[in-house]
Amino acid sequence: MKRADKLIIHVDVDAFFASVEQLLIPSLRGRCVIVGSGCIASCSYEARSHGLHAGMPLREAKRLCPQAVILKGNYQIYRCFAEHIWRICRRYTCGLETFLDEAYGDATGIPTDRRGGPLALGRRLQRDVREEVGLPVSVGLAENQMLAKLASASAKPGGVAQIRPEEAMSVLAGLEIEKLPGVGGETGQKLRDINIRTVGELRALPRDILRSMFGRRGEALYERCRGRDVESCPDLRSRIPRTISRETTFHKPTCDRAEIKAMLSYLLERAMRTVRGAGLLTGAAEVSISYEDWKQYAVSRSLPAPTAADDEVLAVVADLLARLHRRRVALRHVGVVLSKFTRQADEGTLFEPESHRRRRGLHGAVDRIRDRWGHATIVSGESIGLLGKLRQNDCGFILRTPSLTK
Ligand code: TTP
Ligand code: MG
Repeated sequence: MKRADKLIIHVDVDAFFASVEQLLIPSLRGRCVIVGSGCIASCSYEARSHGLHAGMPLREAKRLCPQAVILKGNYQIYRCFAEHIWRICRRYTCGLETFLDEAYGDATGIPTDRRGGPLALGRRLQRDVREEVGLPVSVGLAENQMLAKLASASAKPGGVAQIRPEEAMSVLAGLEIEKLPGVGGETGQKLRDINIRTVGELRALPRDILRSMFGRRGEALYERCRGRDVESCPDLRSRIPRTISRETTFHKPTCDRAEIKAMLSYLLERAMRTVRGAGLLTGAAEVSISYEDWKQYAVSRSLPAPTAADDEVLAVVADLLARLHRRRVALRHVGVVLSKFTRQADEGTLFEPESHRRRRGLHGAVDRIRDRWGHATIVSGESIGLLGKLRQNDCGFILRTPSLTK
C-alpha cells in the first residue's frame, strides 16, 4: 500500500484581535478597526485598505484613516477565542502546535473528501470555525510547516490554499526573498546588496557561501529555499525561550497578603503550564511587585534544581514575595518571570524517585484536562483564594491586565 503523503495544516486567524472585536461589537463590522496602544497590534482588513499595518504608530494611523475606531483590547478574551478554534482544529489534525493566533497540525492519513482532497478538508475546517466561533481564518496545506504557512499567507484573508509537493519549487522561486522564514530586514538587505531578490535567485548560492555569510542560519536558508523545512536543522527548531512570564494589575490595589499570594500562585500556574507545554524545566524565578505609589521592586533566585513542578517553584516564589513585600502599602501589580530553562527528558530517568514520577503523571493529567475543558476546570492550591474574588470564564480567572506573553 502507498504511504500517505505528509499533510500539514497551518491555520492563522485573519486580523485576529480586530476580528474578535468586530465579532463582539456588531456595529464595528465592515469598519476600520485598530487594536493597540501606542502602535497598531492588529487592524481590520478594511483599515489595511487605507495603508494601515501592524507596528504603525497610532498617530500616523489616525492621520491616514481618521474614521478608524481604536481599541485597547483584551488579551484574555482573545485567548479564549483562540482556544475554541484549536479545539476545532484538533478534530481534523493531531499533534497541534499553537502560537498566539496560528497553529500547525498534522492531517496525514486523515480521510479527505474524494473530490476535493486536502483543499476540501481545509474548507471544512474553515467553515466549522466560521460557524462555531464566528471568526475568519486562512488555511494552508502542504507537506511541511514552512510551506503550509506560506500557503495560508498566500490565501489571506479568508482563503484556503495548498502547495503540492511537485509545485513547491516553482511557487518558492517567484517569492520575494523577505517572504522566506528566517530572512529578516538585515538578512534581506545583505542579499539584496548582492542582487538576490527572489527565493529562486537564492538557490544560486552554494551552501558554503551562505554559511560564510550567515553562519548556521545560512545553512537553514539553503534548505528552505529548496522547500525543505528547518526540521532538517534541529538547532533552530529547538530554540529555548529566555523567559516566560505572567503578570497582572489588581482590579483594586490590595494589602491582603492571602489575596496577593493567591494571585501570584495563579500566575505561576499559568506560566508553568507554558513551561511544560514547551517541554522545559525552569531553573530560576523572579517576583516583581509595584506599590500603589508606583514604587517597584523585583527579586530573583535560582531554584535548587531545574523543575517542571508548580509546588517546587511556588515555594521559592512565596519566599521571594515575603522578602519583597515589606511596606504596609497596597500593591497594584504583581508578576512572575521564569528563566534559565533546560529541556525536559521525555521519559523519567532510571533513578527518578517514585514521588517525582507520580507528580509528573499528575501534572500531565491536569494539563490534559485543562487543554480539553479549559484552565478553570481545575482550581488548585493557593489559587483557591481567588475564588469569589475574581470573575471566571472557561480559560481561567479574568485578570485586569493579563500579560501579553506569547
Ligand atoms: P498576525 O497573525 O501577524 O496578525 P493578524 O492576525 O492581526 O492579521 P493577519 O494574520 O490577517 O495578517 O498576529 C496575530 C495577533 O498578534 C494580532 O492580531 C495582534 C498580535 N500582534 C501584536 O500584538 N503585535 C504585533 O506586532 C503583531 C504583528 C501582532
Ligand atoms: Mg493572524
